[in-house]
Amino acid sequence: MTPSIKEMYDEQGYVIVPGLVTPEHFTLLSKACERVIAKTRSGAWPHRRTVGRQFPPYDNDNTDSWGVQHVMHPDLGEPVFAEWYTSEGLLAVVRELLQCREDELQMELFNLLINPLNHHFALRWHRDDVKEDATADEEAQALAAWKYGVQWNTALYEDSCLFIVPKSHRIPRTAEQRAHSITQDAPKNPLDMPDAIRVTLRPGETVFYNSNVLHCATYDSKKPRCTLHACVGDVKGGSTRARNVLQHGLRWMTEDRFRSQLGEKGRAMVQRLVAMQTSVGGQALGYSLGN
Ligand SMILES: O=C(O)CCC(=O)C(=O)O
Ligand SMILES: [Fe+2]
Repeated sequence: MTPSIKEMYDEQGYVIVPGLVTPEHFTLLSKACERVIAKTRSGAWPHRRTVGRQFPPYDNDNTDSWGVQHVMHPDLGEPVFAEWYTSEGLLAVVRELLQCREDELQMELFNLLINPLNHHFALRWHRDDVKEDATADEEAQALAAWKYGVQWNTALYEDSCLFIVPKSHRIPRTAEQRAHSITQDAPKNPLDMPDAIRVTLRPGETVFYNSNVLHCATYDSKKPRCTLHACVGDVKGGSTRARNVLQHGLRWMTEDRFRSQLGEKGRAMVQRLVAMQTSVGGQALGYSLGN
């Protein structure tokens, strides 16, 4: 029997699912992406991931960008992003992977990954929410607690940028894997990492992954990339999602002009994010809650 997507995801730390973008949404999303990418590259949209920085804050002067932040932001005026993020086909997969109910889903991040225009760029081997110098015990503890959110990449063009080490979402690194991931430098060849594989997505395919699986990515300035990059949380995770999500600055999501463009399901999902933020003390904890 073929394993279910939940079994694959639990076992491997990732699973590829086709067909979550309807043809109609594919066209609308592609056009919206073209517009937000143009605004980002021209500097009109300041919330971007800049070449040279792997994690927030992306505050260097490099305008060559590898990502567009906050595509649901009302200032971008592209409601199709929120419409797709809250679409039933997509959220049904999320609920299955998280084993949660609709009224437990928490809206989180929705960004876009793109090819820089003038530089080759690469992200080093990392887990999103475990530090590279964590001890094996710290790593084991962090991985065991990391089950209340799911992240995904949906490719609009063919995308072979992401590399992962299957099954590494459950086990601390071997000495060799540690040596490849403790450095701040991106790998010369990602496949030098023991057990690494390259993930290739055809247009319209989505890879759901545990963001603490060991992963890295290479960005080729000559090959167009336009990949939706998002995550959703499960409220049962409480504050475990806070560091990962709130470091990106989400005050705009609390504003009426954002919430009023959402349907009922979307508004309820934002409300759960706001409740989580309040429960961890918001700004008092030093998270950046700017725009
Ligand atoms: O480029 C990718 O597919 C992965 C991005 C990533 O790992 C990150 O933003 O932390
Ligand atoms: Fe990452």
